[in-house]
Amino acid sequence: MNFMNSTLTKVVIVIPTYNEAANVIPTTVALAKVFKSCQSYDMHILFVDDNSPDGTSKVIDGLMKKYPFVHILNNKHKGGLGHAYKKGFFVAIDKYKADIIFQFDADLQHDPSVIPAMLASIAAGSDLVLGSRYIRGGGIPSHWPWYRKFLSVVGNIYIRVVMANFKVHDWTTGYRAIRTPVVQEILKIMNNAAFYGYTWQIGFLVKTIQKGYKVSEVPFVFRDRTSGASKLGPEYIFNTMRYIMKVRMSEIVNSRIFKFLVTGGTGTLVQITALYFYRMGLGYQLANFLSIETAIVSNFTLSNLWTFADRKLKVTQIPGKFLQFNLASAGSILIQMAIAFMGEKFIGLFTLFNFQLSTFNLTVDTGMVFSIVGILIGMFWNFFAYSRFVWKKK
Ligand SMILES: Nc1nc2c(ncn2[C@@H]2O[C@H](COP(=O)(O)OP(=O)(O)O)[C@@H](O)[C@H]2O)c(=O)[nH]1
Ligand SMILES: [Mg+2]
Repeated sequence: MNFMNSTLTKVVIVIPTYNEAANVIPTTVALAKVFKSCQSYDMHILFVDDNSPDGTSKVIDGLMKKYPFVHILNNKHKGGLGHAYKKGFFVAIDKYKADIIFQFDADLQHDPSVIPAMLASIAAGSDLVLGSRYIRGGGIPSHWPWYRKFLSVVGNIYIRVVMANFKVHDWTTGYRAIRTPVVQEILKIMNNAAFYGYTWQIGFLVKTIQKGYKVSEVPFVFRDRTSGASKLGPEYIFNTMRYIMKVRMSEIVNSRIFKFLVTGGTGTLVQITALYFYRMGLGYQLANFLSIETAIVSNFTLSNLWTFADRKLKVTQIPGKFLQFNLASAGSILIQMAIAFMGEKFIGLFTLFNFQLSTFNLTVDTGMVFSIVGILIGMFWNFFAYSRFVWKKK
């Protein structure tokens, strides 16, 4: 074993433990066996124990005498999985100079024989490798009762749908290999959040993907616990579902497209309100023109301060850019008129269907369809013009 060689890539397997006295010895023995086939790496184990009442840390002390690559971090209080991992990661980096960090359970549910494959995936360019149960070659115990299988499989499908990300198949897996610079950056962004149970796993992964890091998966078959009890019970499920919804909502609300649509919707309301007030003192044509211009001012201001806040214009740029913005809006009107014109010329105006509800009568004709298509393409043009010309990326 090469644990004395400092030129090798250093790998620290971080293993949080809470009442795992019966499991830490078989886990260490199994890992030591796999380490023999990781000759080009300097392999270490760091247990993070939260003062387990069953004396887990005493057993680990015994292991440290026998295996020089075993280390322990003792926490005074039980702080949840995320905290244990966070503290363990800092120690793995600062004290043990890890290049690659693994997340690993103490209960041998994570098959250690796939560690070399996960290391190979990192060597091939991945930033974070998931030990995955839900890709070909992976799995969960076949004798699990149906509701446990259902929760595990459907839970992960739910997360994939809500996150609208189908590239990752196992969001909640606690078996992971991560490059140290990624750990450092993600811990910085997650700093003030307390993550318990599965929200830690999902939260960390979401941030890693948002930052554009390369995530890959290696299959493994999840095994049953042979001793000790699971700490992550059904009470985590509701929490996890709520957390995912929250993460996704904030992703949507913070997206440029969402802000663009809200800005446009606000502009429409501004235009209608302005038209109402202007007509009280002005002729219709002038009032109409001024209400359009008022909406344009509103859209321009909101876009600059919110939708494109990351590309905010300098005061000196504003007159020129405002003119450009007016041209872009005029372009959108031209597009809408051209579509209506061509629609009438080539397809024609005719009724599609009538909708009668007591005294209310709605007629849908092709003209309405041309207008809706025009509005959609006009919006598309606006977004394009705003992001390519008015708020051009620097
Ligand atoms: N240090 C520490 N370890 C914990 C805590 N909660 C769970 N663990 C450990 O985290 C790992 C995963 O927990 P486990 O109960 O196996 O979750 P499951 O595999 O989802 O049932 C195990 O090694 C636990 O001992 C905690 O609050 N503190
Ligand atoms: Mg477990």
